[in-house]
Amino acid sequence: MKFCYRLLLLSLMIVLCAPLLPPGSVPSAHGAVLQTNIGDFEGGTDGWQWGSNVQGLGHAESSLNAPGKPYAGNRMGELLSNNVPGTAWRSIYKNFTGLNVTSVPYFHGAFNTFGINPSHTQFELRITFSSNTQTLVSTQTINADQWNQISVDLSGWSYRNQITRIDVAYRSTTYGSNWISKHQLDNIGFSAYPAVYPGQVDLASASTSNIAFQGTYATTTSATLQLIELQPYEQYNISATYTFQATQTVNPTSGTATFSLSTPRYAGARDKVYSKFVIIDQATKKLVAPPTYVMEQTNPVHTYPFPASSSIKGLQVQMVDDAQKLGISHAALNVSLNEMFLDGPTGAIPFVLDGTTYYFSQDYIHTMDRDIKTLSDDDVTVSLILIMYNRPGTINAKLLHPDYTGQGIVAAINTTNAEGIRYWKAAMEFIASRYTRADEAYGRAVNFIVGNEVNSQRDWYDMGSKTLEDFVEQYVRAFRITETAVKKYYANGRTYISLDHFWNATIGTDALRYYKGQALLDEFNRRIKSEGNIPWHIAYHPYPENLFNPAIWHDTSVTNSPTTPRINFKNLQVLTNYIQSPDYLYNGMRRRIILSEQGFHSPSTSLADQQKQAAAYAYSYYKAKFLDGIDSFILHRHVDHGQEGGLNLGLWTRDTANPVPYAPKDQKYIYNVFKKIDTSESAAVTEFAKSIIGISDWASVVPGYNAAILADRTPPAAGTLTSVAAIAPTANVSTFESSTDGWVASEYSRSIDTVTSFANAPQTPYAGSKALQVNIYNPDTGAGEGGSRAEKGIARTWATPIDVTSTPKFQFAINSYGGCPGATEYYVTVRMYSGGNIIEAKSLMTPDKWNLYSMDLSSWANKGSIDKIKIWFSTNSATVWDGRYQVDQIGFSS
Ligand SMILES: [Ca+2]
Ligand SMILES: [Ca+2]
Repeated sequence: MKFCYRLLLLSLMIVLCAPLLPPGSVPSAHGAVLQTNIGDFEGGTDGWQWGSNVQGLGHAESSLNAPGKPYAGNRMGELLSNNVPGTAWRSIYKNFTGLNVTSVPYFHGAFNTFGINPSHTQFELRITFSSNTQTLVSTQTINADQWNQISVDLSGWSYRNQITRIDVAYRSTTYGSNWISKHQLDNIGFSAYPAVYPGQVDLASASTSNIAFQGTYATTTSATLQLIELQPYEQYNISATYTFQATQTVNPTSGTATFSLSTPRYAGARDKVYSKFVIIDQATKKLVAPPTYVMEQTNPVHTYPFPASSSIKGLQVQMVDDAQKLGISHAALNVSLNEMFLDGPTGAIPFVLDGTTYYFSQDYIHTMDRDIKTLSDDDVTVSLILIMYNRPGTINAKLLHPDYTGQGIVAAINTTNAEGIRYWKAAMEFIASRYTRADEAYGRAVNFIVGNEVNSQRDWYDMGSKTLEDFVEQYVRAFRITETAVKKYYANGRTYISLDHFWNATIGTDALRYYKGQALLDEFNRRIKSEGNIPWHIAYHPYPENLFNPAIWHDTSVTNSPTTPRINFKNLQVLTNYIQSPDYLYNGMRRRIILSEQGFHSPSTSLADQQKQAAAYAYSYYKAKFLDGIDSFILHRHVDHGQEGGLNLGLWTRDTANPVPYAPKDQKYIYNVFKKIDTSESAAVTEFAKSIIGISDWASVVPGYNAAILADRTPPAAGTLTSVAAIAPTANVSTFESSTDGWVASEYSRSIDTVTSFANAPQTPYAGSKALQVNIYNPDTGAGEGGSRAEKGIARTWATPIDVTSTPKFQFAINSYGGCPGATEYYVTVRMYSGGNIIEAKSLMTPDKWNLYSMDLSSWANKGSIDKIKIWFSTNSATVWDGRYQVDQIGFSS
């Protein structure tokens, strides 16, 4: 749903025991992912033919009987019987020229039948497998008017290597009168995996040296269990020969044996923590439990607490300097996997995984470093959106899903083979290791979002046509690798599935390309619990029902019911309530929810339209703030984008005269609302919205609204930069005579250096023989930054805060080139930090001369503990300018 043009700046269940069911009902085992498909009925009747008592077979989009729709995809098989007694079998069949299911011995299918009346509710399904003259027959009870998941285990049938025909037949067991009936079937085929298992893995835990598995196995006799390692894309093959990772003989007590198997974590340089493991009974070669992945890692590299946030306010950041002015607590940045990799070492950051060296683009990674570090150093919680675009690049051949159709803006990750898996692992480990470091050398990211709006996969995680189960199984492979990489390095990192606002509806009609959010989340949860539960979380996108109409309060397709077609801010409690169900908890804890992308359209630049956008933001912010369970509300987007389908979602308008389609022009009405909504001015800046929404009190539309707790953030204190005739700093002085004295380039400064002279007057340092010069020319990215309006900063930090109580006057000299095209004003800004407390002062300055400033901090309560200082330079021109500025003799004076 989002229009995501990459910005340069952003940058199960396998039922283990039969549930209790009312009499006459059958367990509804879950649909299997079929390795051999013999009937999906999407393109026709797939070679199935009329058998006895049948007068028609088609592939139908809908049925008269419930549930009225295919089990999977867009079509199902439907047969029409002759007018014969209900107790007569009506059958269809399919011929094969020696179908070999030796490696996939479990037959699965979904079956449905017309009901008759309350007196005749007993129905049977009979499946006959033939291998020439040999047959195997399975007759099972089914319920009418619902999909019945039926499975047959052929692993003990020695003719399964040459099946010549399969018959499927239906009947009523009680209705002897003539009956013209209809029966449906879908998703018919064979899998390597059964519907139910005799045991389960309770824990798969990785230490630094071992991976250990504990669980139970229902058996009446002693059994020898064997542990097998598979890659995520591999299926267990009951007929293959494996090397065992571990073996254990177990003896049951009261019909249940407990097992405890362990294998070394590393095979040479290769870390097996990402692998899929199966445990089999040596005697039968059958699986004891569903395949499992590692569920926990006991020795992550870092264990520091998850960072606290001042407020839920967040932004998909385009301009990192403006983000600081807006006082955000959360940011989401796109990471384009297609841009990360290089083929060789030139211009690359090498990274070794499993003994192989991978090469990541210095240019791309350094831009990520700058954006992430600038934000996280400012106490912003950073979320990374991990996506793959189909752009030129050799990595595409490896990481782009082989079934990607080209229709999607974002492609699915290839987890179907060794190449895709190892490159995805390398990227995830590189990202996790780099951005979760305790020293924050490259900045800190703690949230990792896998893909984008995966329920609308045609557009946002294009994997081609897939049943829901197949899609989820493949997505989960990618998801687990991310989660495993994150947890390898940081115990408290969080990994998220990305969903749009469609909950019980879809944006498109193709059921193999678009899934309902609720159905997808249910299947995602089921699959992950089946294969080893892990603490996944949700990144939700609760856009208005009509992206072009910000008046959410009028939306009608959002209801206070789990069956709601959509979820957005008007009914966000549906989502937080839904995941409180016991089935969704992880170790008793609720999954976290972040709102990582949503925005509100301003139809025009008129004040009324801008205020409607701002009112939608205020309404939504308060809804999210006062609903328990929402960690962040990250607005999309920072600046209107000219290629976003006509949507104007920004805090800023765009400069339509600039060829860069997201060059910022003017702040919109929402800008100030956004800036102050988490401060003591919150209620004042949103007062205008009440009449637009038609309320007199926020509490009438926001349950739990409490104006007394809106001030989550204290904005920077206002300081004063005084122009003075002379400066004489004596403490913490930076002279730049022998080094850059700990100062670094920040925000949109390109580089810094110490110089003895420079092109602009007066051409010489203010004091001594050297000054610090800042190169502010960013020809490639400058338009999106705001040209010369962007802050070009320098920063210095102290690991041990400095106390300037006795020297409270911050002083420095600054000079710049003049002649910035279009500029009539030049500015200098100082931001001084004490943890989360900031004092800020801004002044006009004059180019081509040393400007001397003094900032008196004596009345600032935090002067005893300063840990960072930033000096920013900008002009009032949007032109990208090849300029420089200089600073000298920075320090504190009494
Ligand atoms: Ca189908
Ligand atoms: Ca100097």
